[in-house]
Amino acid sequence: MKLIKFIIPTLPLGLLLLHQSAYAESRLLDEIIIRGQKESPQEESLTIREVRESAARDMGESLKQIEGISYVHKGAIANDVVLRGFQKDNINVLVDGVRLHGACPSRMDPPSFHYDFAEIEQVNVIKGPYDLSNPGGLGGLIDVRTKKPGKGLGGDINLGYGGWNAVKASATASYGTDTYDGLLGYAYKYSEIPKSGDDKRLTEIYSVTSPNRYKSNAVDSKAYEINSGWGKFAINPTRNSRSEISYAYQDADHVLYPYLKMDGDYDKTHRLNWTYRIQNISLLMQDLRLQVYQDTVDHLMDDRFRASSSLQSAAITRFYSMQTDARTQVYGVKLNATLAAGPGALKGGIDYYNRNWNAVNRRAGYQAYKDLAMIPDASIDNLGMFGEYELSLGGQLILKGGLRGDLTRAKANKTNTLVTAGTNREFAGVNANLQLTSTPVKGLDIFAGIARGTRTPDQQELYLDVPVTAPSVAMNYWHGNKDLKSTVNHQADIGAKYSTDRFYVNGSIFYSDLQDYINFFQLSATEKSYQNIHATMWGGELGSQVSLDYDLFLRGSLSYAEGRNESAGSPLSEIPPLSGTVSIRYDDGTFFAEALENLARAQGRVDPGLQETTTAGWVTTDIKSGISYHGFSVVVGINNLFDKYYFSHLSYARDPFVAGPKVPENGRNMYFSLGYRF
Ligand SMILES: [Cu+2]
Repeated sequence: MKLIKFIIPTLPLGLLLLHQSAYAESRLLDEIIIRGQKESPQEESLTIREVRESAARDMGESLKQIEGISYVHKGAIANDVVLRGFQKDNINVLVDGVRLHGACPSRMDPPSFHYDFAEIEQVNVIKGPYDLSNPGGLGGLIDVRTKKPGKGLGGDINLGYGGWNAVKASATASYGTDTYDGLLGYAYKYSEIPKSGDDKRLTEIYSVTSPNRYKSNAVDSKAYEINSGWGKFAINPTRNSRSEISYAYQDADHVLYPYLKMDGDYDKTHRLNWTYRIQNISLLMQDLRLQVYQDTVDHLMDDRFRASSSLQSAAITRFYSMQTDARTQVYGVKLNATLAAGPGALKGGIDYYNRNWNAVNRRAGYQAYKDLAMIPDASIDNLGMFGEYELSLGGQLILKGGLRGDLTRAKANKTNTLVTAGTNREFAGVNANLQLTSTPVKGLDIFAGIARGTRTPDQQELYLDVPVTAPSVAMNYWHGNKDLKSTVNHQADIGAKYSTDRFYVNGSIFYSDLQDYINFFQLSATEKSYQNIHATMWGGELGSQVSLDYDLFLRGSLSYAEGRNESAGSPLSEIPPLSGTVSIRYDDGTFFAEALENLARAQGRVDPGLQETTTAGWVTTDIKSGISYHGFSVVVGINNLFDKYYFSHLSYARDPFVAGPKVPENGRNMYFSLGYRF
């Protein structure tokens, strides 16, 4: 890519056009080659091109383009990623290997919400518990890679505008030499409240008598406003070593969540990451990497925009009737090494992290705004070690296997009605896997894997406490379970991929047996909590991308997951239905036009224990077109072309108040984006 940038200015104009065209067309072919030949059948990726061309408002939403990924829809933004039906702490969502957790107990700010598109180069996904270099992640890993500055002066500017006055603007600038490089970026995102296919705003889903309805002055207020800034600076002390430090700050203001009973007043996120890496130290020591990171999120939510904040009640004396002030911090250290050992490569490491979580809830009805330790300043300490060995058995067969051990301690530092300060639990977990990739004929890769993955319960599942409002009011009491055990997943995967330079087809299936799966459930008529159950999950994905004659590209995907609560003999809650996409694209390298059909089947498998309801199937159409020329790109698109009024299955809260209305998906919306990269 860099090479082409330097060649172009020396070419005559005609050649330049030709070259640019061939370059851009080969970009799509490159993606096909990478997906077809460089990735194992259980891996997926998303490029920044695909992110930029979409109308997605954040990373969580743009990830739905990947087979096996869907999301929880809470409002205009901050969508929470679901991988093969696994969500929350069952999957690891990392940025440059850094562990980041949201502060909100209702997941208003999932990890993927806390960084901007403009920071990102690529997203890699490993389906199943095959990553041993991080603790947890029994359902898989989503690892976001941020941009690295190139040589010389570089940068990009992106301006996006779309339905409901959605603005996405960002700029980055970078400069690099052989000995040092740096990067600075800034992004701004804003939107008014989207309307669904029935021409109503997402804030109008509540009945006129619901205490959770939006006040008239908030119904058409902004949906969110987010400013992000980041920087990265690196020095290369020697030709084979690099020290890189990066810092990012994000300020999200006034984020509305029609899915929940409260809205976000602010999220303030700091992310700091330092890595030091030496490669090719000796014939034995190929790679050594040290990483130290720290991140914090401050989150405040309340019901100031809802009728509940000013209902006739002597108890309500503030501008809210309920508020949660939450803060989380994660810091960690990782040391990883790759050694040439015998005929293969040995990768190993030791890592530690500490995650602290504190959420204070204040409610009018609960002892007159007394501070309640909803999440009682609780910490998770985790120390782990892993080793994995990769052995090539004669070119057609690659065997990879490894082992990881973790010691974890969870401790509550405050007292609530569930636990007393000082309460702690200790856990020990072992993860392991064996993976075999074989290439019996050129172009065909077959993958088979067995794995064991574990994850410990988090602070919320162990120690959360939301007592009844008042003794006379029948209301859900939502609390943790301090006796929860770690979940252990035993999983088997089989995948096959066939690829040439012009197409690939990739299919994979998995089966998971989950001992002590942490399940949210109805404990009594007024009480919800968490329990360990025996669960199983299975499913699979099918994906294909084909380059045809006349610059046409065809792409299709299909994803399915099914979960079963074996202890109760019922379906698991919050599992997305069968879904797929099919698209056709004309792309001659300069100009493209694409039509995409999104399809989801009805979901009838629901958890009766949480009074889940079924969701109808739907089909929507998206179209887009664009031009890219000499670093400039323009994209215009319309999503949900036929203005369909529909719901995704993960569109209402089971957690903790089941009576909430469903949040419909956005109606027809147009978007426009302009980019310049140099
Ligand atoms: Cu919140």
